[in-house]
Amino acid sequence: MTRVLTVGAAQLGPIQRSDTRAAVVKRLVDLLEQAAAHGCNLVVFPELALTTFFPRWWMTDQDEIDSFFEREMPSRETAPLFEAAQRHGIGFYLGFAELVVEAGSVRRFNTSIFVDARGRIAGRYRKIHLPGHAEHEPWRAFQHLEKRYFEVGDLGFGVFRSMGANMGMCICNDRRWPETYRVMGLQDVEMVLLGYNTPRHNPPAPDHDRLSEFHNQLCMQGGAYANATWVVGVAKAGVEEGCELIGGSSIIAPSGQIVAQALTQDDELVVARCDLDMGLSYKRSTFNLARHREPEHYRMIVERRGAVPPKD
Ligand code: CDT
Repeated sequence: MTRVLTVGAAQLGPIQRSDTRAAVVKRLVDLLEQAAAHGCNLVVFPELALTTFFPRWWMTDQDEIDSFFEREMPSRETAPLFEAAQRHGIGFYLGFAELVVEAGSVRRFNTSIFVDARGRIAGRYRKIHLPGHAEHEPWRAFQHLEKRYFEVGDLGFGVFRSMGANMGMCICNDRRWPETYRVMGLQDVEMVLLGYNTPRHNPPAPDHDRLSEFHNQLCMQGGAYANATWVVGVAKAGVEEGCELIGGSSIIAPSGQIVAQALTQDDELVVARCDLDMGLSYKRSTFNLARHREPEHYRMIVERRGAVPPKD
């Protein structure tokens, strides 16, 4: 029997600062309704899908910062999305800024959840690779203050069983790191879901700007192939508060091939039938990890953080 999930990559166009949560959730529900009409079992939304990408601004008023965070999920404002998904029997991945009180301390994470087809939160991931900087850098055209507003995620790169698949999640910058996929590959992941907000302009390295889409595809296709897994990468795209975010939302097969890709920088659904067994031939041959990996020779990956050049 084939194991197929029909997946919708629900790219969002820009969310401006003045857009209300209710208006954004309505857009998410519209995309989910389209996905239902196309027979999708699963819909993937972007990183920080409920607000504008607020780390672009230096803010010191904690109440202002916290206005971008969710204290409960579902909340009154996000309930319509959960209800629509349950009505259609569709699972979804959603990225949002999470504020949680744990052991008496307020903690803030860049988080994604996986809600299964029965409406239960079956998986949670807190972003580990936080890009950017922690202090105000006024020379930049815009800030990237994820290191200020979020803690490093504390849940690891877990793989969980849901909707008949070995599911994994990561968020945006995580997709650029081979370790992200490999840790999940070592748990026999079959589908990696990820959302992103990627400004085209990278202030510390503007010469990379023209390669933004290429790097986006390169890392996701490489991660898919080397771990024989589906990768569903979904953008928030377009010009948000004057800052352009790339699109290119993609559904990538375990062969590394892009099966479906968004064409616009707006709200756009792309759909693909994903055979969860497609990775098997890779997992049994070239990427039979148990047979071919040599972890003794990879110790440096966990023992050393940054590159140290050889001595003369
Ligand atoms: N959201 C996010 O992680 N964006 C980063 C921008 C990198 S440049 C600071 C990304 O990797 O796409």
